[in-house]
Amino acid sequence: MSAWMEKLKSLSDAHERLLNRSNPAVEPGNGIYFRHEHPVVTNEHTPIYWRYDLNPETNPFLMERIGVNAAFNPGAIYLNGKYYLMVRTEGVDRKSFFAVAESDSPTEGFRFWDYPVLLPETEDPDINVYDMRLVQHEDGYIYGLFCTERKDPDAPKGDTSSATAQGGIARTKDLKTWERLPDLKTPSPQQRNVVLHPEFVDGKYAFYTRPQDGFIDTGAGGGIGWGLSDSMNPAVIDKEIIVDEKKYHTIKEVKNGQGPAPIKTSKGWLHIAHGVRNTAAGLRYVVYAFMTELNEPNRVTHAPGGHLIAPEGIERVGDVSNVIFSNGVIAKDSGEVYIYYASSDTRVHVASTTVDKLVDYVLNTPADPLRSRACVEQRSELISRNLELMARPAYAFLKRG
Ligand code: M1P
Repeated sequence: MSAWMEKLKSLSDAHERLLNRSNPAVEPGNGIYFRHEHPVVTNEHTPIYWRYDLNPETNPFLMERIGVNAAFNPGAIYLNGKYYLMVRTEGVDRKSFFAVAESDSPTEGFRFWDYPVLLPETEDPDINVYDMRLVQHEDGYIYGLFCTERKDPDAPKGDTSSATAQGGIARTKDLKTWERLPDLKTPSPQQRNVVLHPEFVDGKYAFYTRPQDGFIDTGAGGGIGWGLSDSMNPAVIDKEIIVDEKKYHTIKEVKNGQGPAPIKTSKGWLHIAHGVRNTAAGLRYVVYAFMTELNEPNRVTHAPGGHLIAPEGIERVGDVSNVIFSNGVIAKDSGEVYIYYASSDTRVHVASTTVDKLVDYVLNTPADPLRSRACVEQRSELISRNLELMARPAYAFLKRG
């Protein structure tokens, strides 16, 4: 074997070790979910043949020719016994595209398909596409709802940053052949974090939206919105209302957005969303949960205070640090739930739990009382109930303080 081929083999061996590494749950967890030891997908999970030219004549130094910078914010779906992630894959040129990674296991062994998705364009080509939610709708299609970003046509000369965000839509039955539909039309100038509700509501397609005045600032767009459309082709929302509003001094003070499509449970629709607040170190993104009424998916019934998942350890650091974002969840008929979340716009992790645990969490976690003193009262009430229990012999091992 030539030295060049030896080098390629060692690259390949390292790649295989990464793809085959086991990913146990980290015990004891917090009772709500388990984190897993390793990220499930990273830029290094992308195939070597996506990044290197494998011809020694045209690549004598075995260099990466088209690098991959990050792999994050995946949509997720369970189909025919396989777990699929629609990964937001970002080249070193900053452009994001979608690529399917598949595994027999929910927590490890994800391998990318040979080619990324060649997404059809509309007559107004996307400059950047990202954050696809995969929604198995009762109409029989799997919809891919994603953000399509284009340069702001009204940007003043010299402004090379202003952009517009809209809700892009494509549909498929097999994740391989995609039909592009017109972008969602709503009363809002811009949209991101658009998600389709999996069932018809009043015979119409129902959308969670995130109206926003600008590309980053939501401005008057006050939270997670909701609207109905007669059709998906084109999808048009005439009236948009706010379902879950952003609020002062909460984890969603600056903005929020629906994560994946909600999970249907016997107690209501269970939603996973992200909330954003500002800090001296920049924006902090966390994931939170809430529940809406089964027959009125736009009416919030339970809203636990605070975050469900916030950045920890290496999750805190990446291209956009201090970010946890989720747009993919798999809830199996068995009740197992896998929340795929990305950290710091860089890599994908998984948290494993069950529908029962999440429902218990959402129903029994107290709401944010919105004032420090009220928070102390809320916590003191828990403490006093616990201290009574701790006076019993069965709790003798638990020390005070
Ligand atoms: O960089 C953090 C996130 O920012 C955006 O989310 P939002 O629209 O809620 O601010 C998205 O670009 C998302 O992809 C990204 O993870």
